[in-house]
Amino acid sequence: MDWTWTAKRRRQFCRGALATCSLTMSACAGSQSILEPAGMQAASIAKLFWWMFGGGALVWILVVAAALYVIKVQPGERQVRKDQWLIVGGGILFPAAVLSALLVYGLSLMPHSRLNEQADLNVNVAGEQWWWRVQYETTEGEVVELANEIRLPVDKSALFNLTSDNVIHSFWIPSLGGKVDMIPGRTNQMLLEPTRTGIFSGACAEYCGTSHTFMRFRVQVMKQQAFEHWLTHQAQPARPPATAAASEGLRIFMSNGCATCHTIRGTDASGRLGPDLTHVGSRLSLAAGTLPMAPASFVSWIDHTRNIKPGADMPPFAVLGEDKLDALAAYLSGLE
Ligand code: HEC
Ligand SMILES: [Cu+2]
Repeated sequence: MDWTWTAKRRRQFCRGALATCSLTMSACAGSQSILEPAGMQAASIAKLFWWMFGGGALVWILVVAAALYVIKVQPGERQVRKDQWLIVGGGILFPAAVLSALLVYGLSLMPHSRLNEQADLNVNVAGEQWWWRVQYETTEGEVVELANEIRLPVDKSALFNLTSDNVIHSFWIPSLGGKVDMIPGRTNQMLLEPTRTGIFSGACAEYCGTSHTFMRFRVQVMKQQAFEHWLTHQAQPARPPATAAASEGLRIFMSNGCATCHTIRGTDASGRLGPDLTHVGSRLSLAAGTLPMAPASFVSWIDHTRNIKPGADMPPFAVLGEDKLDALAAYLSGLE
């Protein structure tokens, strides 16, 4: 094949490069982007990124310029003194100055010193395999447990206490801040302060096992009043089944071992191994961001958990059959 650089080939190359560029850049936008910060901590990370990028670009331009210079200059014209200056200045002094400045700037952004401040809100998040246990404390001192979803009031600081009782996970909401590891045997803290409302994505950023990719969550940043309304509602016990199908669903839930792993406050179900289901129907997604919130998702999840999430700690209940699965879905999706 002839690989000369024809006009046609040049056009093809440019088109390909443009497409690659726009694809790469489109990954930098959206609800999980560090370049579209929605919180104070994320904004300082984005700022640091752009300074690092600028500093790196500056060093790169100088190195390329020096390389071009040595290619272009005729051997006879070279002056040893000038070349030595080029090496010492461009190769040592300039990068050292730029990188030191960036290092000092980067260190000044370290968040640890700010952790001692009083936060407006405390949220405990535990990494499980493969989901997130979330706890809030109400103003009455009551602990409210939910799963795979975090809601925060805008312009208020939230202190996250991050733990794990299994393997190492890493808690990351790119739009709001940096990532912090969840390490068995210790509590790591992170302060986040969202600055605009919206729904953002979070993920586990540390490989933690088979279904690590299916360990996601949503973060909804709301106005203060809406947040308080939501938390008060989450603190309440589950609403009793409203239809005959839902009552049947509750009965099936209690008689098939679901209650040994799940809690539904207001009923006899008080299991701790799986997520609290008291208000599962009010969540934005099911099974840690794996399925959209809909009655059909409950059926698919309970029917074949491990096809959806390999290695999940919940056995599939396909034996129940279609009617019972529908009744369970009617009950659980009504738990808003
Ligand atoms: C052996 C313990 C166990 C049993 C028994 C069990 N589950 Fe689960 N369940 C879990 C675990 C663990 C998860 C979290 C899985 C994940 O997301 O990785 C889960 C997740 C769920 C979810 C998704 C919750 C959410 O927050 O997204 C629903 C709904 C659910 N289970 C319903 C049921 C029903 C209905 C039954 C009975 C038919 C049942 N479970 C029996 C352990 C169990
Ligand atoms: Cu994880």
